[in-house]
Amino acid sequence: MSNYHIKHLEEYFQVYRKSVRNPEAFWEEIAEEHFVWRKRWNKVLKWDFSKPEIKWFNGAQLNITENCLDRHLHIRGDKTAILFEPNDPKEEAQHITYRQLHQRVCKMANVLKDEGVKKGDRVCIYLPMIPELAVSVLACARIGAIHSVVFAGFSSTALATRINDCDASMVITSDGSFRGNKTIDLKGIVDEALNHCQGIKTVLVVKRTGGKVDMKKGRDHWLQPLLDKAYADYTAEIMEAEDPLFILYTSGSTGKPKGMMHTTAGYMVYTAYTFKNVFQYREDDVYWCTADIGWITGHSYIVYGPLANGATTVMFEGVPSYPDFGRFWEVVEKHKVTQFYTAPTAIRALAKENLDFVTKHDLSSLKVLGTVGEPINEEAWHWYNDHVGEKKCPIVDTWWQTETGGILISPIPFSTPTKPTYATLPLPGVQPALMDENGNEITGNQVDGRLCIKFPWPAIARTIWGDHKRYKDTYFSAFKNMYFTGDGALRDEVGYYRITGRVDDVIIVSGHNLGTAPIEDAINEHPAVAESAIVGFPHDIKGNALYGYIILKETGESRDRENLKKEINQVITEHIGPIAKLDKIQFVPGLPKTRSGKIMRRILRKIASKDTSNLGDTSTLLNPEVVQEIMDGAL
Ligand code: 6R9
Repeated sequence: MSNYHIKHLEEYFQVYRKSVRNPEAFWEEIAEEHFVWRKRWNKVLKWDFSKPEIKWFNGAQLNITENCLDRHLHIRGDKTAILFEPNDPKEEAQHITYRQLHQRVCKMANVLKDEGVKKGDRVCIYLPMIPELAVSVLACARIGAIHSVVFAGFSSTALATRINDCDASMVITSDGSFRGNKTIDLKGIVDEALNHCQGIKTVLVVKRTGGKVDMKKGRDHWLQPLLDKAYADYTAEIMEAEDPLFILYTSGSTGKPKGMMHTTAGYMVYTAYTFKNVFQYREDDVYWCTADIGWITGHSYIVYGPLANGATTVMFEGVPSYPDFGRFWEVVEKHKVTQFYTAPTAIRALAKENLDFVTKHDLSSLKVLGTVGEPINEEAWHWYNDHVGEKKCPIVDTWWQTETGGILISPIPFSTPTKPTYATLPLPGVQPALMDENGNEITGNQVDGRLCIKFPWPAIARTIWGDHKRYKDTYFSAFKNMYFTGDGALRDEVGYYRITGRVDDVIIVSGHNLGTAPIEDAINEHPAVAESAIVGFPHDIKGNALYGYIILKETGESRDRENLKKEINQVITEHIGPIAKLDKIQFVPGLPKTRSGKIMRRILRKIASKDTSNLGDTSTLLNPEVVQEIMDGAL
């Protein structure tokens, strides 16, 4: 029996039991059989959640790009590695073979090296979904530099914060990006950000839109002329198993974004293994994940997981609504996509449109459908199943996080019977636990609690860049000897998990994690604002939208409310990005606070979602009278 490719339910249970009985032997066998190493590990796993310290395959040496590129050259060098589908359907798709990708990555690695980037340096990548994004990521890994990809929808302030936090020395960007019928001036955003970053020595600029840009002498260089001169081979840097591979920022409930740091060997083994199983990947498949590489889903399941398996991975530059709402299905038909992986928010948006957009396309190539990012509601699940999968494609509802590096709970297609809204069962090697508020594990089925993981899996983030204490406090302090996910979950009568949503102050809007604190901080920058509180409320398409309760300063009281709302959203756009704009803004005389000064968001959430029949215990409030006033003015 092969651990590596599970094919039926009984096999899943066997493999799962084995993985829990002896996790080290389980992962060792996979690491041995399916990857190339420069040196073997001394110890498969060393861990201590109380520090926390986690080391997988310690002592091993490797380069992840040899596993994603070099080893495929002699068996599938002419196979398409990246299939690039541009924003404009009239622009031709590009089929980049493994051999070509290897050359492009090597050239880019030489450029980075020539520009002074060394092993361990941080390189910030702020690019649209074009092949250079994947090439830059892999080139960093080739030379041992740590990539920090920042989603190219973030504002200059958000970009600057991320550049400074990890002290990056280089930014790779483009003149601009195409998104639907819009063109965005990315280089302008970078220039603005760099007014606040001292550490950046070099900016490499990809030409994509041909828009006008300012090039700062000595700092900014067009990339193409440098690539043209670069040598097309580069001996991969030998990395230790636990050397950092990348930093990726995710929002916390408080304070600045957390730079989750992932390391090399465990991340590689885990993303490759889960990709193969969760998508039941086969050699001739054409796999498409619609995420952006600016998020963890893109890192693990557009770049590393698929390429480590020698797969063809589609990179899509555009948006689902351009040139019309049939674009996803047009691309599936055109490239005969076999696995399609997207977010519930996209499904809900498309389900609202005319069904003709779907039915006019031939979707018969599809075998497996996936979702990620937030709970999928039943209606969206059925629409996806009935109209996209035509009831013959299992839907893998994959639950995981930036912190987990790879999928932890998900059905395995053709093995695990699916159930709408359930992520179902833990993958091999994953040991979930539900905890009550007193810190005790809740055993048995038909229970709910806070979702924790008891045992390390290879792709768990090792720290928060520059702040190990925060890593410990956030994930390993709520429950002793457990990784706390921040999510609530229930376990049904057969042991299937359903993720019910965040139990902290993170709100997921259109699949993007937004912390309430940074948004409130941004709003409070507005001169007329005294204080604010943000909560999520259910939204048909976005899953959740943002509702802001805002207390104005006296000076703001006389101002035009509609103008103020616009200005507040403008401030948010500047500080964080348009994804964090508020759908509703209510000006309030006060906020419900506990005696210790904590805003009782539970009450605000209920008011925002128009569910005020039972507000629960308000006796601990300092100012209970304000609740009625807020309810009277609710939107
Ligand atoms: C991969 C990714 C993580 C948070 C996570 C949870 C939510 C993700 C989910 C899901 C229900 C799923 N989440 N997948 N909730 N069902 N299948 O999205 O990472 O951006 O860090 O978000 O997203 O709340 O804690 P990230």
